Amino acid sequence: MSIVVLAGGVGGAKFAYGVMRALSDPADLTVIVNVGDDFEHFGLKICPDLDTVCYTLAELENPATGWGRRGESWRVMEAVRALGGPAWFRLGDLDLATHLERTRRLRAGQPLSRITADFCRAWGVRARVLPVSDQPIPTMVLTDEGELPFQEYFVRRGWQPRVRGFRFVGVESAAPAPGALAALREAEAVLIAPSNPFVSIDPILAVPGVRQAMQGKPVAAISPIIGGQAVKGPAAKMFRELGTPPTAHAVAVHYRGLATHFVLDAQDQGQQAAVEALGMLTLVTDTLMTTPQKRVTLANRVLEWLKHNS
Ligand code: FO1
Repeated sequence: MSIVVLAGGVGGAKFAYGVMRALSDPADLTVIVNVGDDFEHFGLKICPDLDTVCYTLAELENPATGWGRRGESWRVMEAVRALGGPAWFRLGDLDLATHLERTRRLRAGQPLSRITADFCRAWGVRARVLPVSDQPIPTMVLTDEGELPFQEYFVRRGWQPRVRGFRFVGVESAAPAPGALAALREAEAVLIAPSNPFVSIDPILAVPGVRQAMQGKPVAAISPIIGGQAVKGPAAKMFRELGTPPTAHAVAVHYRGLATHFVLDAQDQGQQAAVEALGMLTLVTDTLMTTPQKRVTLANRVLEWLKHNS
């Protein structure tokens, strides 16, 4: 069963891990990852969502934060701080190796997708992880204080400014990474991970050709909103600031015309009929991935359900 997962952020990485473990062959999974969060810092190319997905699939992720590496130390950051340098974006010593080597290879002219594939091989990841594009598509957050680059909004400002919208710079002319559209076209199903719809999934869907490649196949979205709250991050706050109460139903409305299937948490069972009224098939189950085993259980439920309902 070949499956594509669209993912960004910690929730996306956890779900992709569950799907990888639920499939009998991890090579049947392609994860297409958001690159809108990517930026340059200290002259290094940082790709937070790609790294979070790769580290998680490799079981190298920091369990306390969800991002960065397990067993991390912070000696370089401490030394930077002592020099009065910027320490707001915390780059761990082990994590820095990823940014150094990626930046060296990008400067030598290699595409991000190839570098990511090679890193995955080195880390023992057998699923395919693809940046949605080899070109930068930086997310700009439109706020009541003006436009902010994504990491300035997210980490430096702790997602406090009120959002009014988003812009993915250059996305109109971004080419999908080699193999991304073919993976979507050949997939038996596409799963939209419980990632932030506005800043993790929309930048993937905005790349020309991605939506079209998903047409006509089962597309199942898992709600990142449970009981009116985001499991992690600003998704609920963003819904409110954009004028919609944060509910699983609001997520389903966001994916109307694209998702054929929708997964709600048991806490949101009361919204099942309203989601079905949008023309989607629904599955109500426990979606909180509080342990690695729960990620696999959720993925198994979704895959089994799709097998019998698509
Ligand atoms: N998130 C934070 O809240 N604070 C950090 O200092 C931080 C550092 C960081 C370093 C590497 C990396 O891959 C991710 C990092 N993140 C940090 C997470 C990341 O910026 C966001 O979670 C994502 O961009 C949102 O999906």
